Amino acid sequence: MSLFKRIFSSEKKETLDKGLEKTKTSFFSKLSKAVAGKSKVDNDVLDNLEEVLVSSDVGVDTTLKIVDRIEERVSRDKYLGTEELNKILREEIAGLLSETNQGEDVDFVTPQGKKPYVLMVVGVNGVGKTTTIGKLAYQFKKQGKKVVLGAADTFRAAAIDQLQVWADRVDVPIVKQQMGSDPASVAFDTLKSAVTQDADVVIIDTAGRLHNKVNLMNELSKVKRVMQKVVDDAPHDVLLVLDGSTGQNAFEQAKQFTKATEVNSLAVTKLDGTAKGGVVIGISDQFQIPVKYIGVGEGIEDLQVFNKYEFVDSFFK
Ligand SMILES: Nc1nc2c(ncn2[C@@H]2O[C@H](COP(=O)(O)OP(=O)(O)OP(=O)(O)O)[C@@H](O)[C@H]2O)c(=O)[nH]1
Ligand SMILES: [Mg+2]
Repeated sequence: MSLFKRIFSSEKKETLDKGLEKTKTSFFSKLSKAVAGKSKVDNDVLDNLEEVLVSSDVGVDTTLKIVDRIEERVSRDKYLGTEELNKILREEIAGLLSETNQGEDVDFVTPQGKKPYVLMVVGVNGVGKTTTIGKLAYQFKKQGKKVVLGAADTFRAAAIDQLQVWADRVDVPIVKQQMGSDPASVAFDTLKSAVTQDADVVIIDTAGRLHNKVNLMNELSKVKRVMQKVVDDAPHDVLLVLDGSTGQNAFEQAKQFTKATEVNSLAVTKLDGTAKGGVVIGISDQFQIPVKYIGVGEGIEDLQVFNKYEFVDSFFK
């Protein structure tokens, strides 16, 4: 525990604890039902545990891995009391996640030597892309970085206005055109402007889209191609935003989207309003693409760098 205390700010931890409250309450009430009247972890308890994990949106594959690990301990220890189950679960989930080479960052960072660092944000409708962009701009600006936003969601006038509101709130410049204009052209202008201003970070908002809408997916490729006329290795990161409150749907979106585009990082939002926060455990176990950020509220400070140790610590606190 002292390790966690040393690394993580208590403020961040409190926000995370609060953000995960619904998930925890639901999980532990199910868990206590799963072991009711049992003093020992036996096959019945393991079956129930499997159900608890699956119904907490951890996902079937990751659930099976966790239950296997616990089964192994049961066969080793002969007698495992149910009062220890909590602690053991915590250890096994932490152990499982520690095998994945991700979720280790503790602070918002941009890659070295990329100026401007270009981040493109994608995902389906309403998952929290624009909000996440506003929160990220705030964090980077706080570090003294010069941030420029690009309103390449030209689908609705409200989308441009919404990004403008965030730009005003964070006090960073925004590049925009009229509704209906070509997103690639907005992205191009944004990068040009960023280079001229000697900006450090560019974040490009895009319209919500489904992975199976071919023309919209092609639009993303075009946006990328056109950006490369200004910054030849842009975008440096493509962040897929997933709405954690949709549980298994978020999982499915991650699967489909990562097949269709070159997404290289994930953000899972709205963990505060849901009991489905277990999905983060499943997603970080199942995907090669790292969960970089988690959204734990609507406020400007409510985006965190995902750290698996901290997450498990908050979950089992
Ligand atoms: N509670 C909570 N709400 C969030 C979080 N992130 C985003 N939201 C809310 O989710 C709603 C949709 O967010 P947007 O940022 O507009 O989502 P979007 O993906 O840009 O949506 P489109 O542009 O329409 O595709 C807004 O009401 C946000 O305030 C979060 O972490 N927690
Ligand atoms: Mg948006």
